Amino acid sequence: MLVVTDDAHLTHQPAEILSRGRPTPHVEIARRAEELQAAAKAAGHRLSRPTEHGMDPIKLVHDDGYLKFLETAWPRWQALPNPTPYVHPYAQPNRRMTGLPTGVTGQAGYYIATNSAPIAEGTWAAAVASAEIALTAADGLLLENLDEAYALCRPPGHHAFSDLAGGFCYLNNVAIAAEHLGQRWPKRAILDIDVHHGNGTQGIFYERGDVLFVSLHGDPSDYFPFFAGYANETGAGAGKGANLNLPLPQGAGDGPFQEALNTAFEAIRAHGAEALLVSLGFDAFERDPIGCLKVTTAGFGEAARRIADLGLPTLLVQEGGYDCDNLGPNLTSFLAGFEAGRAA
Ligand code: Q9C
Ligand code: ZN
Repeated sequence: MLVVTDDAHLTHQPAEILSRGRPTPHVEIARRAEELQAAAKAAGHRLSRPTEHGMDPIKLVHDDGYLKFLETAWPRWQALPNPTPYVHPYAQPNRRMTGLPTGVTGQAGYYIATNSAPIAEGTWAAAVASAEIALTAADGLLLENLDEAYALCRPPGHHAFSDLAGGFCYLNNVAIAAEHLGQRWPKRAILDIDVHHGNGTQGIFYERGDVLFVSLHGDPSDYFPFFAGYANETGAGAGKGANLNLPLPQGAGDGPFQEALNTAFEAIRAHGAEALLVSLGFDAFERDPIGCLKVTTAGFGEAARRIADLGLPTLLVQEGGYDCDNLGPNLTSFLAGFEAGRAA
């Protein structure tokens, strides 16, 4: 399988986030990408570097003011008196206030939704490089006519909205790639199997009928991202019926996970999807440090085999997964399962 990746993510290494008010070591660390790269290489996959696409394909998804903020926030923050090393929100808009301030302190609250998306000096460069990886892997399908490709992205993207960072995410890689694939395949589906609901991706496509969004995730009633991912969110306007959330109870394992996939596959077929994108998290793994489900290494392989069996051109886009010791085995299992599903 074509695997697109590189080391530009290394400029993004915030040491900590705020978790329920407490400074906590970050789990979205550079070692994640290193483990995934090593496993892909060891399994004999074809590793390739991203090419430049410029800002136009990113601007199809993201708001101009938001992009300007991401690009300039760190130096503006450093110019404040007694600055911290990372830009964090201080005061945030809410149900009663929605104004857009001009200063960086207010803008940090306006454009960053959570205390888990710190902006470091090299965050913007890494986020753009991550989006370039997704675009280049999409080019594998568009230009090389490949049936599948894997974008080994870091930082991840599915919690980023058009104008909001959050949950370790800055640019929504899978959404950017989905727009890019729209040049060839008008009807696309995004299947999100990260343990967290893909609230950013849902938000970006919520009123669109051409891109179906389906997400399997831990029930948000007591789990991140809390405010989206419920079964009654089914899309709006032209997108009515093109959004499907399949929340799973905390502690659910391979059985319920594979069963929810059955429901997802029915929706993808009913949508008439011509191409599939997978938001591929490994944080549904049974020993993930921030996960809430109990999917096994073999379960990821089985999920991949069945996803491949849909027979669609497929772009795999890396999202979360934080048990570094098992990221390699889980990726190896997934990619082997996928290739077995294609061969069958
Ligand atoms: N104690 C992705 O998997 N909550 N993002 C962190 C840490 C935020 C996860 C709490 C989780 C975001 C791409
Ligand atoms: Zn996740």
